[in-house]
Amino acid sequence: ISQKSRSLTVISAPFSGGQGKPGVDDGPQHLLDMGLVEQIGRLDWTPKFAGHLQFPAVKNDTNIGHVKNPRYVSQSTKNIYEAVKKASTSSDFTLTIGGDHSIAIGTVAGVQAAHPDAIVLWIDAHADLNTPAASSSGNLHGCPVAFLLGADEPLANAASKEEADLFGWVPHCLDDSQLGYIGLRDVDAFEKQYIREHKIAAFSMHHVDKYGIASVVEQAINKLDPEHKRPIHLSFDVDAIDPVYAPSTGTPVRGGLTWREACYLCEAVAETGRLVAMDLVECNPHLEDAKAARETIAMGLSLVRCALGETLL
Ligand code: 6HN
Ligand code: MN
Ligand code: MN
Ligand code: MN
Repeated sequence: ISQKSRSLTVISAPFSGGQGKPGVDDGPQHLLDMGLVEQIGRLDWTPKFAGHLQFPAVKNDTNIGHVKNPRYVSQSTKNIYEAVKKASTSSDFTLTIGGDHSIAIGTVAGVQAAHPDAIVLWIDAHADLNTPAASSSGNLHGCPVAFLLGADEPLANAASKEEADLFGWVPHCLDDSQLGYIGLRDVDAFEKQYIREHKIAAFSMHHVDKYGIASVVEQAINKLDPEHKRPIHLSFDVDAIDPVYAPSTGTPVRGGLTWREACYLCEAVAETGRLVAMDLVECNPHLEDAKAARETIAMGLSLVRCALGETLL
């Protein structure tokens, strides 16, 4: 029996300020050009494209300490937060396409505003859990989780209290027990220590090899939600996938998920019937060549379709 068609809002967040490589802001347009909305419409969903969010440039956005584009990232992710909060409150599903992973400061906070009990599955080669102080790159796409958990501190070396508190608006909406990682293989020392000390559910590629992807997804969901009743937000960084299948991304790491493992993960989450939001981030069609870009975008489209139930019989 097919479910009645559910409403889905697609939000485009063409934002690249969380890292240094131009082009990731073009990911959304490429996903749309290759048929994202039409493909969703063929499934049991009624998609509505909410348009491209605008991110007005910030003048004199100098580094604060070593943190790059701090005002631009703060302001832009706040816009994303407002848009995602609105969409998650009014539609059954919110799909946000990025953009770099700093956009998840806004998407997770926005989804949590509508679904405070939602668990977050963070699919990534990286943990994105650095505080600005702990980050060695100063790229804020490596920090969203720290803001959401409330691990961050006021920015060091800021010129004023106002500047130190640039990210003070981000709600500390995530509890340690609400977050699960799958696909990790490039985790910084600070992040490892945080994961251990806070007992965050974290499944690296080692666990995927050891137990298989099916067991890993099951273990992650069982740990975060043993009663299987909470909504799920899937935040999917394409660099979780092996660069063989998703080469056009800013921080590729070898030894990632295969095409099928990545799709399986999305299918298993779809099977729960509790997925309420997904982010697809870090597709950068300007990296590698045109063929690599097409393959990466095709991979992203597959993930979305699988997460929306395409392959369920
Ligand atoms: N991403 N841990 C590194 C850093 O710069 O903090 C890499 C972060 C990558 C972020 O892929 O979304
Ligand atoms: Mn990421
Ligand atoms: Mn990553
Ligand atoms: Mn904070």
